[in-house]
Amino acid sequence: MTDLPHVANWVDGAYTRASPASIAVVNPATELPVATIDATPRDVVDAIVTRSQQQFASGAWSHAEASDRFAVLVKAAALLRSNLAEFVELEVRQTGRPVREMQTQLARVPEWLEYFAGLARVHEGAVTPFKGPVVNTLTRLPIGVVAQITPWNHPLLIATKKIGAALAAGNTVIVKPSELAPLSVLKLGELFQTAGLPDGTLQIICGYGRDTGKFLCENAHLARIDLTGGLATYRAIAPVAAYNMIPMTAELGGKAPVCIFPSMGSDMEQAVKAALFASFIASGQTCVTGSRLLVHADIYDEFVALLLLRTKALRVGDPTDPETQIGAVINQASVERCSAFVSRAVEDGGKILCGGKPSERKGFFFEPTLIETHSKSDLSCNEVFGPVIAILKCTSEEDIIAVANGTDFALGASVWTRDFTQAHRVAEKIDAGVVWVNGHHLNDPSSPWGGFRQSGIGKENGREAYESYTKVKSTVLNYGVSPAWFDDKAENARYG
Ligand code: TXE
Repeated sequence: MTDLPHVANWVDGAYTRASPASIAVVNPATELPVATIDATPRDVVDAIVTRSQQQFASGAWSHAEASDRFAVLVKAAALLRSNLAEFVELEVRQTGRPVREMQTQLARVPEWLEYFAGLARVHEGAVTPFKGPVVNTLTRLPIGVVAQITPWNHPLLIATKKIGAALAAGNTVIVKPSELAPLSVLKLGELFQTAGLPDGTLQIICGYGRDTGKFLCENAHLARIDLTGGLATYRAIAPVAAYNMIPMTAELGGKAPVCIFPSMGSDMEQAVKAALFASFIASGQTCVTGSRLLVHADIYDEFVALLLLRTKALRVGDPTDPETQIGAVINQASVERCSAFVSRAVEDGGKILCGGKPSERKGFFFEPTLIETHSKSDLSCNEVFGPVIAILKCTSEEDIIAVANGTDFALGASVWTRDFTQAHRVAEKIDAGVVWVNGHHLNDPSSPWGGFRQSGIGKENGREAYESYTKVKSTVLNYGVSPAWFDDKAENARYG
């Protein structure tokens, strides 16, 4: 471990070691450590929050002109674009996701910085219709020091979404990336510095969630906590955030249904490709993984036969090979979770159609797995966060809608039909933060992203995300109302 490169926290514009303690980052495809990172203790976390408060109060960024914020974020986007290869390489190494996936995903990440730069530049306040000779202006102000707790599945995309929104609005940001895949996020510090962001405005600190993440979220001086992670993590953070009156955005898990209707029978190849993409991209490790395929009985047999052929043909393997379609899952715990879901699904009467076990190659790989099951099974109701997919035969449109809405999650859903009226009808009835019609995983910085019920609170992306990083100030300017109270003459004049 001593020969491994150590990547320290990015604090106040420099890589700064928090303490002698360190954590190894492991390549899931090889099981070998690739670097070490800091395990930041509470006193260092608290000192960084204090320093960040001072930075916010200095006004160097919080009072910067909108045009200056715009320029820095646009420059950061350009730098990211020109250094994409380096970021792709880091993402592949720390997540085990295929290079072809990461190239495609990362090529779009700069758009998030450009979008939020644009919002910062064009954002206008408002004037209310206040009665009388009064002008009431509403202005949006940055909120302060914000904590962003980010996960390992899309390390750079998710961190950049959150950082872009918060910086555009003028805040000071402390990011705690996942200890499993922090390396690409740690690189962003230098990139923003080169783009002209004042030092201390973006701090990136590492450590385990149960320690460093917890220490950060327990600090009472934060203005917002923005988490992408598991429900258990939300439940660990939320009580203390509530006590400290710190608002939260939470982007949690999902159990996205992929609803396939009979009219897709005219284009079965398309339906099958849709399901493969929805279910197996990122080895099923995304919050909107199409983890339940709800297929209408009229086309079920044909669909399943074709899907099986295509699933068995997926190329699982070395993520650095451009031909590889399915990479690793994040760690051994994830392999074991996938196996446990398979066992429980079988005990519950489920039938394994393909896969069902860890792959034999070295590394944390699990075979793409399809299991025919029923709507109340553990596999149908709970998040696997891996390539283990439930297939359910449904009898009608109503049945598909009922099953789609039948879990505690409500994040993403897709509806596949060639019937225009059915598309509208079903999309309207599905309870999810994002419903795609004839698409899945489609994402854009302008499109609000976030779930209902146990899938989360608040939104990433879009104006909603930007505004969540601001506070509204109402300024009431009187140009004609005389103070009347406790002035006998004026009061007598009014009532006499
Ligand atoms: O996430 P964690 P894990 C879901 C998915 C997955 C489950 C667990 O269902 O199986 O969560 O994954 C930090 N205080 N998603 O364990 O632990 C942690 O260090 C403060 C959905 O990997 O929630 C990391 O930075 N921070 C999801 C971040 O939380 C804490 C993406 C997320 O890790 C903390 C990932 C604490 N007490 C998992 N405990 C999505 N929506 O895409 C942990 N962390």
